[in-house]
Amino acid sequence: MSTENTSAAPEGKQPTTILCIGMAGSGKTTLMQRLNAHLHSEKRPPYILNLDPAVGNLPFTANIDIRDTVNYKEVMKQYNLGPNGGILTSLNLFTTKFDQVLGFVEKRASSVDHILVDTPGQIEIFTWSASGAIITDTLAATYPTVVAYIIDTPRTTAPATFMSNMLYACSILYKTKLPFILVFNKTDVVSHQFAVDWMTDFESFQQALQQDTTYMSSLMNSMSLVLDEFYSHLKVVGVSAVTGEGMDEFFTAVDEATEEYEKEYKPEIERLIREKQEKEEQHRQQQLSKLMNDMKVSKGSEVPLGQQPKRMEDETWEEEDEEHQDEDEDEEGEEEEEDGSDEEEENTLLSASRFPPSANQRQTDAKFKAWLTQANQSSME
Ligand SMILES: Nc1nc2c(ncn2[C@@H]2O[C@H](COP(=O)(O)OP(=O)(O)OP(=O)(O)O)[C@@H](O)[C@H]2O)c(=O)[nH]1
Ligand SMILES: [Mg+2]
Repeated sequence: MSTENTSAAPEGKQPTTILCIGMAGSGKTTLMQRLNAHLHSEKRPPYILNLDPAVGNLPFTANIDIRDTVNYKEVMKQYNLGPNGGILTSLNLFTTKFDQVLGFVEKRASSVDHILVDTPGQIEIFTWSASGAIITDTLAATYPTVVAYIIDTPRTTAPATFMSNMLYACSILYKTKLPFILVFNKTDVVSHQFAVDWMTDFESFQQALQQDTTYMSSLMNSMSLVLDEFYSHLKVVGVSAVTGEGMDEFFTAVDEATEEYEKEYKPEIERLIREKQEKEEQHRQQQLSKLMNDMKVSKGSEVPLGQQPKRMEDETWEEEDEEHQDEDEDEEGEEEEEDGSDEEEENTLLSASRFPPSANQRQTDAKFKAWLTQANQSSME
């Protein structure tokens, strides 16, 4: 895949990418539809990407739909896979074309404020797969990107379930390292106030935990201490994808998260990209000097196996130099132009000869040669 698009963000106005991630059935797709409708009503239509190959019906029209590129059921059949393997393989196949996808997004980037991304219901397929990471990192390196972690509020009222969901959110935050919004969905059924209380008041969560008498409660007690630190990095909103409640709060949180991205995440992402480029350049230079060394050993000709290259003998270096000196002296009377070109060739070889093999290397080579001779002899016997 080309990395052209990943390192250079397009100039001018930058839309914010909202990655909708959440457990199966938490309401990601319904919320995408609600966000789409809300933005249309404000005459700010978003650009939409659907990355869920297994979705039956989309309640909105996606600008780019993974289902147009890969047929998930066909992938399952052809590769003999189960549903999860089918989704993962479809996502992998789609990711190989993601630079083209980014090209399409880029064409519309200056005319939209938001890029909405719906992800597969099997959350781990997106969050813990290589292709999910490539898509997330590529988007985050190109546009301000925030994670909207959707939670099914009515199904999170038990302290243990709440805690598991928060731990999962925590792991995604540390994996993506992107600004994070906890979106408590389905507030038309249950208000998310209990969750806000638990997150802001440590004592109230402890009280809720005390009512839980299972063997898990002591573990949960310790885990809740860890999560207390995690909560401080989060924005929390309650929404209903069905009634449209909480849309303004959601977009306020998105704006704040975008600012956070610009201030904290973008410099870090740019530093990582720079570091990667420096490492690649270093590696290239190492390969180049290795090549120069090899050229010195063979002097541009093939070195037959088993025959010790001339320079492996200690004295070779001095002898060679002396030889060259003699040659130079012999040629002194010749035309100046010719001398100039000889000098250039000589300098190239000299720069390569600054890296003679170490004493250790020569010892290893000598051992290898002895072993090779012995092996040749025994095969002839
Ligand atoms: N009452 C209520 N139901 C909702 C809300 N949002 C989604 N649902 C319902 O929750 C169910 C799952 O919604 P989806 O939008 O398909 O959830 P999803 O996260 O995209 O599901 P997967 O893609 O399968 O993981 C559907 O029956 C929705 O109607 C909401 O805000 N309130
Ligand atoms: Mg969905």
